Amino acid sequence: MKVIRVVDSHTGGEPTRVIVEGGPDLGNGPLADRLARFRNEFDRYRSAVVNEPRGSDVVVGALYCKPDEQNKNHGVIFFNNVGYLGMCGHGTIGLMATLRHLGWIELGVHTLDTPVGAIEVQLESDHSVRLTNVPSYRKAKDVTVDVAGIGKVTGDVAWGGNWFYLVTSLHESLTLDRVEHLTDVSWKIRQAINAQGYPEVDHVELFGPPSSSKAHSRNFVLCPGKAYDRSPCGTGTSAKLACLAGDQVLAEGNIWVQESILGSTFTGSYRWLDRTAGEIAPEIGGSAYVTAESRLLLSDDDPFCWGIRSEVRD
Ligand code: PYC
Repeated sequence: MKVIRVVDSHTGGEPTRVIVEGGPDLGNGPLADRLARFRNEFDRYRSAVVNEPRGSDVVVGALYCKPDEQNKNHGVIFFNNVGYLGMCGHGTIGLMATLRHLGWIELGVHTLDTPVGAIEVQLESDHSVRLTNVPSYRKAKDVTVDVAGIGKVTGDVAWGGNWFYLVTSLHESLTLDRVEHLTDVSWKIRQAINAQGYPEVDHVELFGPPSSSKAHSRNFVLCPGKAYDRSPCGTGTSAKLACLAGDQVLAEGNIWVQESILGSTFTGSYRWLDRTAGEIAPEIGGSAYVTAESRLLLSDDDPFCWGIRSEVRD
C-alpha cells in the first residue's frame, strides 16, 4: 500500500491539492525535466491524486518539490484531470498558504521554480499572497473564428503561464446558473481556435461586467479538462493584463480587479519588461484557505487505485 500525504486548500473557491509527501521521485534536475519524467513515467500518480474516486474534475494538483543542495528554490509542478499546467496562479496561492499552514515557510518573499520559469512569491499573511508571474505577452490580437452554432467570435491569443483565448466579442451573462451553457459555448470556441492555427490554446476566457463596484471585470474560464475555474484564474489574469497593457487600457502599476464567476477576486497589475515585444511581468494577489489534511491510500487490490481516467469529452 502506498500512502500520499496531501493538503487541500481553496483560492477564491478553486481547489488545490498539494502533495507534500509520498509523491513520485522525479530526481532533482530542472522543473521542466522533472515534469517530463512525471508525464512519461509517473502519470498514474496524477490521476490517482486528482481524479475520482479521490478527487474530481475540478481539483488542481500540485507536486511540491522541496529545496535541496542542488536546487535552492522551492519548486512545483501543477496538474489536473487531463494533464499538466505550465504555471497556476490560484494553485501558487494555495501552495503558499499550505506551506505556511505546515510551518514550512515564513512570511516574506520566496522564489518558486515551475516548469515554465521561476516566479517570485510574497506571503503577506497566513492567507494572503502576491506573486510576480512568468513574463506574459499577447501572441495575436483580434483573431476571428467561425464557431459551430454560434457564428463569428473574436478574441486575443495570449500567454500568462498557460495559453488562453480571451474572447472580446461575445457578451454572455456570466452567472453560476448558466455554467453548463457557458461551458458548452467555451468548448466550441476552443475547438474552433485550435482548428484555426492555435493548437496550443487550452483555456478559453469570456468576460462581462463585474457584480462588485470594486472590480473591473468578471470572467468565466474554461480549463483544459472542461472544468471551469472557480477563481478568477491567475495565469488567465496575467494574459489579460498583457492585452490590457498592449491596448493601453491599463497603465503600468495601476490595479485591475478581476472577478470570477463566483464573485471572488484577484488584484492584478504589471510592469513592462519589453514594450516592443509586448512583454510584461504581471503581479497577481489573492487569498487561500486550507480545508483538509489527508493521507491518500493506494492499494494494489483496488481496481480504481490509479483513479478513473477522464478523457475529455467532445
Ligand atoms: O489560477 O492560473 C490559474 C489557474 C489555471 C487553471 C486553473 N487555475
